[in-house]
Amino acid sequence: MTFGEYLQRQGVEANLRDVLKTVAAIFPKIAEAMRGGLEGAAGSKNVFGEGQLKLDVFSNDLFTEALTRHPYVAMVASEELDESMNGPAGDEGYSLAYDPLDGSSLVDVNLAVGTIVGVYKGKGFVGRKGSDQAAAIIAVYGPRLTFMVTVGHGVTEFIYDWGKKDFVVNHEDVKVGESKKMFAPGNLRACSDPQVKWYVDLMHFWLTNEYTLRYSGGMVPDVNQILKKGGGVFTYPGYSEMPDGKLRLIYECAPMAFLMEQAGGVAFSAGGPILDMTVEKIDQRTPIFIGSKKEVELVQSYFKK
Ligand code: P6P
Repeated sequence: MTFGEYLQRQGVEANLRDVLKTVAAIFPKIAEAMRGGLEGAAGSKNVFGEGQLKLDVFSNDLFTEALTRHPYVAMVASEELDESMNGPAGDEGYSLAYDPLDGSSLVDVNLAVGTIVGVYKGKGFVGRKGSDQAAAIIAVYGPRLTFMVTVGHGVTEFIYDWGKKDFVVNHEDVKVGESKKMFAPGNLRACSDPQVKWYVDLMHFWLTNEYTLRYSGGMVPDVNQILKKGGGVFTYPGYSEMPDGKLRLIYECAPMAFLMEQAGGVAFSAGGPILDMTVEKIDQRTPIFIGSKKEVELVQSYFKK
């Protein structure tokens, strides 16, 4: 089954099908650019002050060019753009928030990276919640080119067939169990912050209770691993220097949370479910604890001590 056939079977309306197929068609172009060796700094910075790589700019340009001209796109917001941009559509269209190439610095050391996309019906992001998303997709550029997608009826993984030059279903009904002893601990520098001592205690629990460490520094492959392996937990807390952590709500955490909840997992911030958080500004950051229900509850039990 192709992606288009899947979307049709899922009852996705024609305009959204068209938008999602446009997004998926970009993934192999990014994969080819990576294999082609497009590397090095672009000499620019994004709105977060992070140096942009040529691949960051190239990937972002692909999305922006394809989507800001798309008849059913009302607005786009990219982690690599200073401001959101309008598309041709009005409220009858869709707004897309994306991180075109999350963890791009990992490409130069030949580790997997990814794209994250959250799709909202209507125009705009501020005032919305992650639970308003109509779709979420994460593409993983690793030994294989795959993506996980949800349109609100569970999660399905697709894999790119380079011969057919098309995506086909690889894993239907992706599910995350209630618990699994696998942890992906981000922001370990927080362990040296006296205000975040709970993180050291949690780390000690994991390390003395036979948990398996799986952390690559790329949120997309790390969370994709939890989805594919059926469980585990990814954490990225805040600390004194960055109380809200590093990861962005609309570009990274909300799409990931939608996918994880649709697969039977959970995603929390410090104050509650990620999907219940109201977007106050498009560059809003949030701590995130995402994965198996009982594993996230364990994190919360330490966080709340
Ligand atoms: P740290 C990559 O830059 C990223 O945005 C996520 O993909 C990843 O989980 C996180 O930052 C890694 O952050 O602090 O471990 O380098």
